[in-house]
Amino acid sequence: MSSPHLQTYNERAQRHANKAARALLRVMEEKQSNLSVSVDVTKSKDFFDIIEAVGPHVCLIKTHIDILEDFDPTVIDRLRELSEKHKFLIFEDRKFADIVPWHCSIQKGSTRSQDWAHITNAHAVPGPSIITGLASVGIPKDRGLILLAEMSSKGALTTGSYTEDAVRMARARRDFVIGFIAQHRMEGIGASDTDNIAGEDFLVLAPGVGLDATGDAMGQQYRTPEQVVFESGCDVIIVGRGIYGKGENVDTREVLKQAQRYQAAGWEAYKKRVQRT
Ligand code: S5P
Repeated sequence: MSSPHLQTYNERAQRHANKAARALLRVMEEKQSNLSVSVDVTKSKDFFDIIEAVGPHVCLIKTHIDILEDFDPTVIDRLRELSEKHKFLIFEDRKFADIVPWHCSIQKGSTRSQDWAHITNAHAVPGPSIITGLASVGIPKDRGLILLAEMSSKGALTTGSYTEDAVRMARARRDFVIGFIAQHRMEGIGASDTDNIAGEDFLVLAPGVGLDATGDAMGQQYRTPEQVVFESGCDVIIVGRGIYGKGENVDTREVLKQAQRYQAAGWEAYKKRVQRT
């Protein structure tokens, strides 16, 4: 079987072991979108203005729900309604990183993200027990976990043997770990001769994507959708400020225009990738 990145999202949806991954892959194919918008704004009005504008064009909305200054539980209700209305999944970028397993599974605060986010993520730094802890609350709800294997910021320590260990941890829990925040494909990385890696399919969600900038003043590094999806074989492009700028008093027409631009660029890079076989 060819490497996952040479198969269509639909083909992969039919085989994936995890329900959230299957749903995401199906939505990507259906909406012709591998775009995830990262809605990193502090006011719920801006948050929802952006989501209403980009909703029809994304496969996944990525949230940092704790940065909303005016958060209240109705935010979650509305987010879920929009997820159904526009058919996108929700990814709470919670970056769990604490010790195990009980601490992780109760570290949910007032928002209880396992109740509404189809996908969340964790750092590999605590070791495999972080997966065990999150799986104990995530598996019963058909959730999927993303491990941070390679970060996009300048000087990130997520390289070499750290990345390999993160992939090994994921390999041992393919029922729950559906992929990585990374910059390249990860299948087979860190595998020994005795590991069964046949059929391994990790979704690679890549932040650090921009069409107009190569970085910001805080160490973020941007690559284009063509570099990320076609050259590096990543599956989902995560875009934040490239779509809504500062994210204050957003101009929804401009947000829509940028979302369409990134959607088209990401999809074109994917089509080029799967057609080269
Ligand atoms: O390595 C990473 C991992 C993540 S999840 N680099 C990242 O930039 N992110 C997140 O992606 C980051 O927290 C932010 O929410 C988003 C990128 O936003 P942008 O405005 O730079 O596109």
